[in-house]
Amino acid sequence: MLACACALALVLGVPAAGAAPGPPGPETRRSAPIITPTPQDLRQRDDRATITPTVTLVAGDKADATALKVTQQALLDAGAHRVVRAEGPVAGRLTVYAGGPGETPQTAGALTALGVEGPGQLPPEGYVLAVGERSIALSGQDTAGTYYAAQSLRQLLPERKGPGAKVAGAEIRDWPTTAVRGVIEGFYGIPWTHAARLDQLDFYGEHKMNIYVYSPKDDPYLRERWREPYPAAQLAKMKELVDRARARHVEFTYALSPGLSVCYSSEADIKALTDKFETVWELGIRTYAVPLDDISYTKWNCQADQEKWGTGAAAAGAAQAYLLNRVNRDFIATHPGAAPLQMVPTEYYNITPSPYKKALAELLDEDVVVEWTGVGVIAPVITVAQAKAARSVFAHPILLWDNYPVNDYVTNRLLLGPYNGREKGMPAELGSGITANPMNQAYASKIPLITVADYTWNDAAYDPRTSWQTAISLYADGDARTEKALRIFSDVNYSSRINAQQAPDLAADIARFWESGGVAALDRALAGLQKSPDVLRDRIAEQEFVTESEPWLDAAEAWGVATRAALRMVRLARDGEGAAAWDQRQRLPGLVAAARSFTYTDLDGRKIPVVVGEGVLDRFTEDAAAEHDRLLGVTGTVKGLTNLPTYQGNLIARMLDGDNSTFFWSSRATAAGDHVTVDLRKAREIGGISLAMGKPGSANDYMRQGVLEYSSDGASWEQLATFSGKAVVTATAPAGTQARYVRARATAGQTNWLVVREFAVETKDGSVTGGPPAAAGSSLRAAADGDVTSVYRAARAPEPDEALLVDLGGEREAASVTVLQSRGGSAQAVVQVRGGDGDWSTAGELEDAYGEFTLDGERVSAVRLLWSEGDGAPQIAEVVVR
Ligand code: LOG
Repeated sequence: MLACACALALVLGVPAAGAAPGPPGPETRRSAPIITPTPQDLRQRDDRATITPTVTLVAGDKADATALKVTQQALLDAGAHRVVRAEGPVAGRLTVYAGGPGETPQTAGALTALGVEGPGQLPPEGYVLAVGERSIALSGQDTAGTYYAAQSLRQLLPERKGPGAKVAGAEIRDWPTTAVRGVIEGFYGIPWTHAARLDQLDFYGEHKMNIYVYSPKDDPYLRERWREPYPAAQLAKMKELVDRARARHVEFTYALSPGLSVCYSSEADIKALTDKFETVWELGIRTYAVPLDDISYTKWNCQADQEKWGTGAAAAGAAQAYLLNRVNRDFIATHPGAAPLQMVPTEYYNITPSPYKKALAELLDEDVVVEWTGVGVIAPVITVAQAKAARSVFAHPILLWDNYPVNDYVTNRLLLGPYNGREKGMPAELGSGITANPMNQAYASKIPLITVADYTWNDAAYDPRTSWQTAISLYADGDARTEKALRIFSDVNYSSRINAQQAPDLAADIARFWESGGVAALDRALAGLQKSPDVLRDRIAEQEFVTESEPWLDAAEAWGVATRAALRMVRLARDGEGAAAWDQRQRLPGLVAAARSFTYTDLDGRKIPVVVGEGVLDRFTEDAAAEHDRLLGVTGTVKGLTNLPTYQGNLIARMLDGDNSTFFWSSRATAAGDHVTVDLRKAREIGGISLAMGKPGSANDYMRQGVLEYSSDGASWEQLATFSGKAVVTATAPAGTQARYVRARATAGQTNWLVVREFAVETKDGSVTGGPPAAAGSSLRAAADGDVTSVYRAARAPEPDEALLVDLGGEREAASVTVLQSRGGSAQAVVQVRGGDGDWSTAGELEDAYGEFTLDGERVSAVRLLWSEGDGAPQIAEVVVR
């Protein structure tokens, strides 16, 4: 038997030779079929089928109705004019046998004729699909299997306008390696719409997922007001979902979360629970769950529980087991056809033995399924060993509640990367299966969910990158331009706790650019980013994707604009187009701000600024600015550094933005050795230092014990001060202290995270004197501080004979002097330099935003700008001597 992936490649490699002549399909149509989830076993045959104008469909009375519909539609889409039911083959027509042994007895003979073994030995939901010269046979182990065979056939057949298509012969034997595979709508925030849910159920069927758990945290009737009966209209909608799910072989699971207010020992509460289950039993629901996650288990909701079970986590485990067992016995056991009850324990996020888990393991009825999220609420990896440990510590079958691609804890993000970090062989250890918790965005969730479906069906063959590419192709529905745009957009929304790298494709393009140039190649990639949102808006089949992703689409487009501007700036600067590069440089902050301006409105109406490509796109604009600095000959903006991980968007740069209401925030507790550092970019004389930590609402998030240190090389450090127990720390460096780096380093561990609002370091090097005086909030020094983003803004227009004097603090050989005016300023000045002899000579006249004056290696000790009158208040970003 061939390994599956290469067998698939063989089938795909067969060209559709001899296809009916006629207009070629649109060039954007997908040329090769993709079957996903990846079949367990797929082989090419030497023969091939032809789609005849009329196709005969042989199917028994018990054949799965949805499987027949899917089969029929697939044949019509492949170019058949008609699909006609008959008892047996009709000469000259392709015959399709649909149904396993219990559905369509004739299929067995057809399989024998094709030389293919039936599905008898396959696991539940397994199927055989054979495509031969005159017939196609679909035979499921059960009706779900036949339905899945039909889904594979749908993916195998081409799309044609008329009959005649040739279909490469193939034989698929396929089955799931995970019994329970699907989705739990288990997130906080805006629940999915009814339409989105119906659409999802269709989607699950298409991807061979067989469970949907209805558990949106913010549906009041599920959690907050769990005792209250549903309004009739809502029940009617649920019935529609249940019917849709059944038709798609998806188990609709109803979850009720009473934990916020339940009294475990109360007969009335047990009755309220089972009554609510009863009302939805009538809708056809057969699978139930009682999630007890995200509640307190150290505080009872009633005195009676305290009396019955005492206190502590073990008592909570016993109380929960009691409630679950009552539901299991009073409801599940008395309702024939009900599936095993599912529950989420309050300790769902680890495998550490505990009194709570022990009580639950011992007391909970053994047929109750326990949900578990892996080690960590959002588990970066889930291993075979962890799954085994979960099985053993909970001593019940485990249904993995996998918190991917859920984004309710990062509502500023879309998580579009593949399912990843789940070890092969892990599902087999669980005992039940896997449900993925998706994003608030139902349609965008499909990209990662296609990969989840792939893994859960066939984890042995799973490759995250391949599956992701497949997911994108499928979601683009055969349109090549959509596919390309979707790949670019998904790339910049790729990272998460399970996919460490952000924008892997674009990051590689950027890395290549920095290594070896190639402006055109990178500009093409960034133009692709800029244009991809419009392509998606115009062409994607599911417009709901566009609606729900709108702020991220807007942001991607704006980042495309900003990064292209940054690239252009680098190119201009490298080409010696100093003035144009400077102009471009000054546009950058506004473009970056625009890219950061789009918001997602959450359930509470809060507007959350969204991010795309964070750490890659923003970083590129910063690196481009640094490159421009280097080419200009300036040191650049003072920078923040830390070894600590960042909590959400609270970047280290925020401790240097001069804004006391923004802050750096670590995403873990500070340990001894952790630091926050100010990099002044070159050794300078430093003065006063002030470190403001903590913030309203997180007053204790400050470094409890630490030292303030400085260094000129970042390797050897001198101590300035020690501090402890204070959120605001100040110190003054002794006169003449030279340092490039100043840091606060923790000397002890603590439990709190770290917030740094501002870390201010006064610098005293270089002197700028003269006038006009600086406006409030600005300084003369800003004209020669090595940072082109800080601007000397004069308070008024120059007076007669006024000049700005930049002393270089020593004499040096200089090739040129460059004066950068900020966009708002248009002052004119005579630029003079002071030579070795102490005499001033004129280098040139500053007339524009950018003035570059050649000096021919003269020795220079100062520069002065002799202002012309009447041109408004000067604004000088930098005077640079090279
Ligand atoms: C919730 C879940 C939420 C997820 C991610 C479980 C069992 N419960 O920390 O509703 O979507 O984290 O934020 C959870 O995971 N609790």
